[in-house]
Amino acid sequence: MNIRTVSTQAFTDQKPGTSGLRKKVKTFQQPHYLENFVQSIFDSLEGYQGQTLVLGGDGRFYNREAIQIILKMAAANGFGRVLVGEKGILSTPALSCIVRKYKAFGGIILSASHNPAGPDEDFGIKYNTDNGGPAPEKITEAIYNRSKTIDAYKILEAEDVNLEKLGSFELGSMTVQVIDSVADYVELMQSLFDFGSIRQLLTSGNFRMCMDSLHAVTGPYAYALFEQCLGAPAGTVHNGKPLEDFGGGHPDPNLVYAHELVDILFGDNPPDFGAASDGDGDRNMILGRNFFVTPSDSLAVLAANAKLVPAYSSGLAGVARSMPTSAAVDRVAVSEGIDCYETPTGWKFFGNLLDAGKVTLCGEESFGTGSDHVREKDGLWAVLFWLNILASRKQSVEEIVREHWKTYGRNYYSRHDYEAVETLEANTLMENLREQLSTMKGKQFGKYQVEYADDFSYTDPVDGSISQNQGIRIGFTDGSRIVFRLSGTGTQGATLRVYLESYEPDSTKHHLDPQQGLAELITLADEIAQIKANTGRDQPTVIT
Ligand code: VG1
Ligand code: CO
Repeated sequence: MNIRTVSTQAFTDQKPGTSGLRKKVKTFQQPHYLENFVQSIFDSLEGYQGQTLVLGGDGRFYNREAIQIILKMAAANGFGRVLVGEKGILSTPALSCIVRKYKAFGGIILSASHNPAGPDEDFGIKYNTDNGGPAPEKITEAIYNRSKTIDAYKILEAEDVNLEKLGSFELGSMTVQVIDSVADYVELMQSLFDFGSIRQLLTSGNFRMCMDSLHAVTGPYAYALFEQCLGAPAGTVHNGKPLEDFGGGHPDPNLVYAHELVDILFGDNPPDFGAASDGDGDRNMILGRNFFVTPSDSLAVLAANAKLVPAYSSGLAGVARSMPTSAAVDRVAVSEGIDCYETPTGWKFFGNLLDAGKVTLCGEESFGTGSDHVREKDGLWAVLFWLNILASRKQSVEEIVREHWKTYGRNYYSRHDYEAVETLEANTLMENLREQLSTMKGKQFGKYQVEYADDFSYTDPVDGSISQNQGIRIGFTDGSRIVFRLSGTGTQGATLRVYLESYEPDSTKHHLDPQQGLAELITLADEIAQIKANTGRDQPTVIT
């Protein structure tokens, strides 16, 4: 078998965003596009000769082709072994688990997560380091810089590897091991949670749950966990067959895109518990009977109840949340006497805190929660965490959340997304906001007075690295705030995210719909950022 060195021309647009490089499938299908990026990853790493790489994706369109290319490139570049999920499938948290368990050098995940899939939709690729977590900015920057000057890549001339069955194959001088995508992950979950009492709950006959995998990667994991290990009745998992186009849906577990599940939980005779996860299995949405748990509240509830879970029974070292996530978890941290860190958006910023043992739980408002068991957010882990709490407290989801608000106060919270806005318009809006920052402090808008206004900058407490321009924050003296930032995961135009939050300590005022509770702030966000005037949009595309 020959190693070919193929000459190529650099692309200028291979800058990784919040979570890897995401583009339209058609962009990735251009000659050399994927290969250039993969070679840029390898060229930015040192010491991988003879080492192990883990490889897998969420099963979306182009997953299989990309895996074959990457296998041949890994062989040509000198990796010793690649562990690849059966049929090329691995959820993001499962890949993180496997990198850690088998002490791999790193991993490559093929996914565009919550973005739709299919020939005209999105594809993505992301590199994770040996801790199992997303590469830090230092590495993604190096990859991008390399991609701008790359002029050749190496690939083995070989037949495709059969990924349909488990086993070991030789590819040049490299070994390809096709592994069970599910087994290691299930074993890890069993080591964390009280499977005995969750099983009792699910088989008791007076508790019903519904898990919607949205035809994305978690189907096989959910069947194995809920229906096989935990004894839930067949049919508990909905849309559990992974499809290359996710059934034409948008694999984003929120009230808008997971509407089938929402209809069930808010319909006649609803089950007690509902959950959904995203394309690559790292997000989760939690629903009770006629009740939606915001991700920020979910993180706070998990933190407050962590001692009920065997893995966290001795307490948490600390917690972390991304900056736009509500401060609900901060209140739990204060009451538990533990540290709470505020990081920029994206899981890569939690890695150092987790590695250094400074935090045990972390989360984002975008339906992502996780812990130090892996280095990615983890959708099914969050579902199991909730089940463990429900099994132990024997209360409903709604009762648990309402009690939580009573104890800690309620952080009303909502995110308004304006998707596929013209890039120029979005940039102008952000620039105009930045220009206002220095004169904002002290300004009065109706009942709100500005306490601070800045563009969030983060200094990593472990390695001292600095990340600037992470979102514009306008905080008011009553603890409310509005945050504006542009998405780093979209593939079309720009997506403006507006995050709104207010704090209500008074439990007689905890019954409002968040859009009501936040109505004045919503109007104010438009007044300050001139959203309508800048984008021509009257309404957000998605409200979560
Ligand atoms: C979004 C979310 C962010 C999340 C990221 C990746 O990023 O806001 O919290 O970490 O997606 O999630 P952005 O830049 O579009 O706001 V996933 O499930 O795509 O891996
Ligand atoms: Co995801």
